[in-house]
Amino acid sequence: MDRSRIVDGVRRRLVTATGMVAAGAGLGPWGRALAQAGAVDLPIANGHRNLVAFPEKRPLIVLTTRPPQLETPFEVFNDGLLTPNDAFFVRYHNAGIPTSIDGDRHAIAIGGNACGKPFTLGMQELRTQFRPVELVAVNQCSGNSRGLFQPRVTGGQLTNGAMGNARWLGVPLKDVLARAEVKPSARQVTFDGLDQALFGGGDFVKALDVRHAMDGEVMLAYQMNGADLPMLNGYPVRLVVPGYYGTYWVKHLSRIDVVDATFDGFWMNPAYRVPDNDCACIEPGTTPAATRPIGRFTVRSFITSVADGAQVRAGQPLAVRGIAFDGGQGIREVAWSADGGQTWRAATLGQDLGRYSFREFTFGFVPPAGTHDLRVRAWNRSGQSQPMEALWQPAGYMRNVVESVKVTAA
Ligand SMILES: Nc1nc2c(c(=O)[nH]1)N[C@H]1C(S)=C(S)[C@@H](COP(=O)(O)O)O[C@H]1N2
Ligand SMILES: [Mo]
Repeated sequence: MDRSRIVDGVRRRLVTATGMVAAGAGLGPWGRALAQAGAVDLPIANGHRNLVAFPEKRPLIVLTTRPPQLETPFEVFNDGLLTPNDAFFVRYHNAGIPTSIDGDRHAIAIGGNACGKPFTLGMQELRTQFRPVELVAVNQCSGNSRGLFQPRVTGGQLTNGAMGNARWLGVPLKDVLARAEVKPSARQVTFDGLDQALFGGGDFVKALDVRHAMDGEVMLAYQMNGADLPMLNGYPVRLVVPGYYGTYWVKHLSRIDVVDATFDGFWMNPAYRVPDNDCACIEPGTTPAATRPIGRFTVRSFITSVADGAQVRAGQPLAVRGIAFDGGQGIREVAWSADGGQTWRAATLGQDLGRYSFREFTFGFVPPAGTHDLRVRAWNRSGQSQPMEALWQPAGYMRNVVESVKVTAA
């Protein structure tokens, strides 16, 4: 039995692959994990990265070790519609991440100046005193695919693996806030986790408008794909904000405040904002006139069964599979092209796990000898789609250009 499973529901520690509590000599636990795991060099679309197994994780693409930022190798998305917990990407902003949490003693403090009845919600109460709900939803980092922008932008040079799809189990935030006696003056609800800023930058705190927080879909999740959350994905409880970028999905949730003003902390302003226009984009080199907090996902689709540059058999049927998703309308249609987007045909949609989930699509064709430029393009139920040319913005958020996968048939 996996050691981490033994401590499920009681105490979860970040242990290294060898079962030792990581105690970094100078390098910190992450440097130690890196050294012990024996980093593997991996060439990817925009350079080379190390592949390292962090606690409870299979080898993932390392962007930074402290705090850990780990990207899912893209092949994982071809294995099924749900992303396994041990392959799920990891993103933190501050180095002071929790490494040992007593999951039974953990509690969330609920208060704020627009909360009529502050209280402390223990994990046991959360699990037993509310009706649990389940939802399949994609979590995607705002900067997913950022490393593919031209001109380049600063920040983690991610390729397409800062996303994952999981079945979340938890309690609607609305039901918890019902006990807090939210005052009519309430404007926003703020969320804080156990991690801390050690070297400046500010504690990671996020906010949602009170109407959004009370929509019945935003969830306090304590399970992911039928198991406790991995430590690095927010054990023992995190916020799930369906259809919204991962920045709002606060991990190790420990404080919720209902407040009577728009919260203006660093991670809401100036961080995680997009140009306030229809495309959330600007011309490189210009400055947006105004910005707004980042919101829902744009529509995306990816071929997962064949990689860019692959060799296939000429004259033999080629079965292609992929995934599409959007900010919560649900995917209505996926079209595919084998000639770089000149002609398009409809792909077949697969199993529907709900409007916040990855949606599978498939198509097939018989490639003649030569190189073929495969593209897929999805539409959601309100007719939104993907641009043929990337929409640029300084932070490299919300990338959703139609991808090109070139295969050579011989
Ligand atoms: N406590 C805490 N929660 C957090 C963050 C963080 O730095 N601290 N980062 C957010 C961001 S930007 C993303 S993309 C998601 C990533 O979720 P994951 O690490 O489970 O994949 O966590 C969010 N929740
Ligand atoms: Mo993110």
